[in-house]
Amino acid sequence: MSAAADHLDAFWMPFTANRDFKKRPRIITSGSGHYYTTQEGEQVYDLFAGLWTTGVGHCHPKIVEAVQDQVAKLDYSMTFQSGNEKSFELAERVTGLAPDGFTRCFFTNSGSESVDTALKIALGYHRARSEGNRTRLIGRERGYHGVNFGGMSVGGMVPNRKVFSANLIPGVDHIRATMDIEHTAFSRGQPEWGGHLADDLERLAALHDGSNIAAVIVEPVAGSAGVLPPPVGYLERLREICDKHGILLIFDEVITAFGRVGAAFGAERFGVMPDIITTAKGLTNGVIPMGAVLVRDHIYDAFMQGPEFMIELFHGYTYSGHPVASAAGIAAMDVYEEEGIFEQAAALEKPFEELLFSFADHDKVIDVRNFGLMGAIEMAPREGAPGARGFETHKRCFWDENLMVRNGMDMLSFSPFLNSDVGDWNKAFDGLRRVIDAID
Ligand code: PXG
Ligand code: PLP
Repeated sequence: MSAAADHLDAFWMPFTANRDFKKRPRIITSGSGHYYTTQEGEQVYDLFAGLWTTGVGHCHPKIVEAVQDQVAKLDYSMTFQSGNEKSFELAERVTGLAPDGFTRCFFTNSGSESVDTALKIALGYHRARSEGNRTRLIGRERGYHGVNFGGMSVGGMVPNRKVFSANLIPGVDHIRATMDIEHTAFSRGQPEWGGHLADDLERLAALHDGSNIAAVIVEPVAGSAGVLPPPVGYLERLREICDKHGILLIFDEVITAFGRVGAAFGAERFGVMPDIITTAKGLTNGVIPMGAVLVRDHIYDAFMQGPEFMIELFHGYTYSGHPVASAAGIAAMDVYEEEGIFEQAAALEKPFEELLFSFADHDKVIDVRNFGLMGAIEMAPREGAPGARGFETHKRCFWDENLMVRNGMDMLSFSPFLNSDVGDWNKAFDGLRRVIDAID
């Protein structure tokens, strides 16, 4: 059955303009390497690597084979009080890749679940250490931490919170966003301006008393908000303030982990060690839904008290450590290692930056931002119709240029493949330029 317009009603699509989409659906029927094939038979070059997920390309044969083998061998078994081999193996691989001291890994099924898990671990940690008064959670304006109640509450995306405003979890505050276009526009990589914004955490520590704050959660590079790299010195300063007040620092690395910033983790790239790291997406190259929360020894150790027959953390998902997802994750780790994917990503940063900044003098462009293989081009909103220009760019890129480009309002985000071909990029960005030139 082709996805003809009259078969599309039943699926209420996520984060989608459903009525608009279903009038002229953009349906992908297969993917291979760096291209999708559409139901019209067109080859579409993917400049978003899935949804920041699929860094090594679509249907990588090694990952496909691992999934096929695993699903035929053990499709599912519970990980509550029993276990499967693959989940232990993947946990060892991921902690092996993580910065020193991150020795434990809790599995989830998505970034949103990783975030809510991390927040619960932070609260449980303090309570286990008889500091149960530390309940306050701090997020950041413009942060994205998924859509579950915890992550939405510490998140700072206004449209995602607006409808649920009265039901956000209590005891949450936000530090200021790190970007101010007046000071930071057209910064290449980390902006020089803005390191001082980390001191906003001191303000909240003074207001609530630092001893009541459990954790601060930030993305090392904010992704969904349109790629906001941390200002120089910002993350270091956050770490210092957290240490001073005994606050846990959580890095939400759902996007930045597994090569996106030219290293295994953002923590490694920036040289700043959080206490907890959340991941998803690249954990399996997006092939099977899965997330992981990595914690340092002191976090795990704090829970390991009391009688040994007792469950130490009353938390978990039916599919935590799913064997097929774990097999996909192990294969993804193999590919990252065997193909030198993180090194490839690091080597591609400069050519990517040059291509993005070739749009800096375009009259519709008000900012360009980048870090690692994360990039954004922000266009001026059209008079009276904010978001329209960005959405039209997305659609025209797809239909006229066979290009998958993501927009959030009038910001275009780019998450190219970690093993991209620069020749493909040149063609893709030429296509993008034609679109931006032509739209109103
Ligand atoms: N944290 C971060 C930092 C994320 O980027 C999540 C949590 C939630 O993950 P799940 O798997 O529950 O979606 C994300 C997800 C975009 C976009 O357009 C980015 C995400 C999700 C949807 C859209 O940039 N990131
Ligand atoms: N709702 C009900 C009725 C359930 O039984 C369960 C799990 O057993 C859940 C929700 C949670 O599902 P999951 O573990 O897949 O997150």
